[in-house]
Amino acid sequence: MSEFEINHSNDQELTVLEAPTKPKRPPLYKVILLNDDFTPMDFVTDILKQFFAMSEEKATQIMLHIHHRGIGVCGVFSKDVAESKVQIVNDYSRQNQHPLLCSMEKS
Ligand code: TYC
Repeated sequence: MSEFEINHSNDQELTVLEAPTKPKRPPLYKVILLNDDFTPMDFVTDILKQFFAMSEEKATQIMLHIHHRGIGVCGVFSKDVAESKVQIVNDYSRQNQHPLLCSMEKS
């Protein structure tokens, strides 16, 4: 529903009333990486540094988490930014002939 409603009940006056519900915050999305048996560890660490602004230490920690647990979160973003990150990471992985999968899910 929109933030405001127009009151048409009186012909003489037009009043703008606040809608009963609060405006909702736009949803956030987790960008996730999946483990596989083929993508080199260094390649994943480089992606986390390059596209998610992580330090070497943080990127290594997240990469190892994904390697052991199968899935991990790279960051949380607005829908547009998350979609763009997924596209860039998957394109970059394919350009380098790696099967690494990047995806997103509602936070
Ligand atoms: N499992 C991979 C290997 O042993 C490393 C890897 C980590 C791959 C994280 C993908 O999202 C990933 N080379």
